[in-house]
Amino acid sequence: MTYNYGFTEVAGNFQSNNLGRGGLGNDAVNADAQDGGGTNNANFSTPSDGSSGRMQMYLWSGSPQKDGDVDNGVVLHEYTHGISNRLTGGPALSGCLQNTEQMGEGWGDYFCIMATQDWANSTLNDGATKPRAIGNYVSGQGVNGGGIRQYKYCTNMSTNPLTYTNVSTAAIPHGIGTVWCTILWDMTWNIIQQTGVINPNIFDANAPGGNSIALKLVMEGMKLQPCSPGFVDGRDAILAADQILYNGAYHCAILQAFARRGVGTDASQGSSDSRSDQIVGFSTVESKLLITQNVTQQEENAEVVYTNKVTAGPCGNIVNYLLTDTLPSNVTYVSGGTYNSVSRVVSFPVNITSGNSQLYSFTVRINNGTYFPPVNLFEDNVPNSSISSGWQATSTTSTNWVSDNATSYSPPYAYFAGNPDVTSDERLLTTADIALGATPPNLSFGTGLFRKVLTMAVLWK
Ligand SMILES: [Ca+2]
Ligand SMILES: [Ca+2]
Ligand SMILES: [Ca+2]
Ligand SMILES: [Zn+2]
Repeated sequence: MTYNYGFTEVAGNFQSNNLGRGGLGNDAVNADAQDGGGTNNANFSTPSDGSSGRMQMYLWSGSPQKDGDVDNGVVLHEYTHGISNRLTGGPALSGCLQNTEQMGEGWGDYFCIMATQDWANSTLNDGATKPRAIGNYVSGQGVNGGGIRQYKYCTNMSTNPLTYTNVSTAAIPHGIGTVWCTILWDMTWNIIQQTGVINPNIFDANAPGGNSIALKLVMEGMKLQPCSPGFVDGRDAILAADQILYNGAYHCAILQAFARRGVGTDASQGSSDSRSDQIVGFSTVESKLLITQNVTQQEENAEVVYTNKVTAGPCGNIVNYLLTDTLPSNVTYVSGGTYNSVSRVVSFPVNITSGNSQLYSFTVRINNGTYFPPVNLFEDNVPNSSISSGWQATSTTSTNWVSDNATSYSPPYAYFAGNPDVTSDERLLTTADIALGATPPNLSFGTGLFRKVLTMAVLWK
């Protein structure tokens, strides 16, 4: 069964002769029945592809004593450890399910109840009305007993109320796995209800039915998820598997199952090595925001219209969201939305039904001085007989600039460079800052009568 759902030679299955189909062979499982190494348990060790797995089945105490070897649920649970360890992080990496939040026990239980469910006699609502337990035989219970997990697997939240919240206090690893299997079981029935079809023979992977679709998604998800996954990694891998295998046909059925148990789009797993740092979230909203503006560039004192296009994803309505945009200080609000002049926030209430889009526009004006600071006009009327402090006069000879009242553009004084006897480099350097605006400023000199040509250099700071 597992081969037909994707646990093939290339995927790293346990097989003596791979018949040239890729992967590494000579690694059939060594199964130890009635192993004396322990009681009331079982285990499976998974070296990397090419080395045999080892399953150890123990006897269970009770009267009469039970043998785990004849509880097909226990055998399949253990074998699934081999599958999940091989698939996660690829067949060559064997240590990818050792982190605290990993879901290995959940896949074990899931394969167990998937393979032992009486699908031929199941109806579309059995997920809610017929809870499933595991470990009943070895624990001396009948088929309708409670099994060995905290809750039976059931889509009815009052029968099995587990959510991602419980992971922070659940037993490691089995309690965490129970939450994971609870979600996968919900997901399976969601897909069954979407398709309206149950594959009566789950061993026939090619027959139609929501149950076999779900099992393929779970198998493919294990291949896609990263080494040391947490719940959000596992969810995203199954959603990715759905894109690959079914072009996203079951996206909402998957997402709604995860969201109802707290692994929604607003959930965060934190570290996959911590079981207590996650943020639980129940949302199925997958919103997208695209911001555009009506011009690619704009001048000062002109307007720009910004448009936010919000799209609600296919699985959930956006209800009572608030879209906000804080205006920078170099624009002035003009129109659109609701503007708070104190916080400078433009806001829009957002309510959009799933799969639809809505536009939210607002207009601002670009303030003067945004691109170029205001121009400081620089003017020196030369008011007295000394050179103003804003200037520094230098000369290579004894002849230098002076403030003189013989001739002036605007009386009484003007700066004057006397007629030197020898070649002289005389400079008036300003130490004042002169801002260069959008249009470079003109620097004007009123010139007097020069008997010689002087070279005047204006050096900008
Ligand atoms: Ca192999
Ligand atoms: Ca692996
Ligand atoms: Ca975590
Ligand atoms: Zn286990």
